[in-house]
Amino acid sequence: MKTRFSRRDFLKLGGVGLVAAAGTAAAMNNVKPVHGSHRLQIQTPEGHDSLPGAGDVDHERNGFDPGKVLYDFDYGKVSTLPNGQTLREYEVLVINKNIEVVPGIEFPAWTYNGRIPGPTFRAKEGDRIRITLKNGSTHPHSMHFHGFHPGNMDGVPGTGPGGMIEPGDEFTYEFDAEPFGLHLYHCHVFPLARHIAKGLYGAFIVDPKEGRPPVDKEMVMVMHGIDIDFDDGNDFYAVNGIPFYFQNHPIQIKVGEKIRIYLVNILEFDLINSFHLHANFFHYYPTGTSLTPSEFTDTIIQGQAQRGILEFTYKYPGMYMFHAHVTEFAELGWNGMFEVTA
Ligand SMILES: [Cu+2]
Repeated sequence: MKTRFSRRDFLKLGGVGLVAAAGTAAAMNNVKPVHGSHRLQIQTPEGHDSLPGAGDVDHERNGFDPGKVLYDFDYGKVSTLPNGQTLREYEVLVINKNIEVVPGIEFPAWTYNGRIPGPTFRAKEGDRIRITLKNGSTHPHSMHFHGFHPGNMDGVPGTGPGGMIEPGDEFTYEFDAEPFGLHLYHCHVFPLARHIAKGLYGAFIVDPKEGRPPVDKEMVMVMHGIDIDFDDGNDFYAVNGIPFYFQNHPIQIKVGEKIRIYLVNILEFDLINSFHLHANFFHYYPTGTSLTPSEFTDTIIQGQAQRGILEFTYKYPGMYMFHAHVTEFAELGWNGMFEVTA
């Protein structure tokens, strides 16, 4: 008998029910509950149907922490080529990895370097990028970058050896970083939705030659979903890997600080994602390809692979939410707080 376990089932379950549900999912999909209990703190206004969200997962065991991913820009191993061009070299390993996404529930992910999202590669416009991808997993994978590059560096099956790298094999992608802007990369092996939904994606920032105006804090946020039971629907939504993380760990900023967020949407299965900032407005630079903002707003929508840069400053101290303005996504994990202090 086939058992279905939907995100609505998660919503209906509270307390120990969630762990029991994890057991059901585990039976179906090798999703293992790793903790015996957890607390719930979110209640609907009616006071029923409590939701998961409180308590923390084991970030150490996961091997990454979304709060560190937020500030983790990878400039690579830097050297200068004979023609004077800056070379940035990276090594990326694809591995299968179980990640505890909410307390007691593990997601059997496919990862670049053991984390979701993969590394945030950062270069200047015109730099040479050299990325060696080693496949230490059990399925063929690739890295498909958004940006300019030759067809045989596109990481899509049928474009050459970099299009599909078999387990145990490796391939080196090499291209110039252009155009400047905020881009992304992801696996492009088919079935594509599954390879993306399992966790193979990350941000790719190309700074303009002259740089962007300085700010006090820069952050990267990759928005995505987690399909625990592989039914092509998301059970959780997150920024930087772990649902509810920035609700449980508010991002610390100061009144008057200039904040810049590199925001990428790689959400699979749902058509749109969004970002809403409370009690404030931000300047928005779609795809980061212009130094002039296109909009001054408090909410933007992104389809899959859309991305943009947000800049803002808080005037008053306090706790301020940021979240998907699709309420269901927020309730299932895409929800965070800025803690602004004087
Ligand atoms: Cu893949």
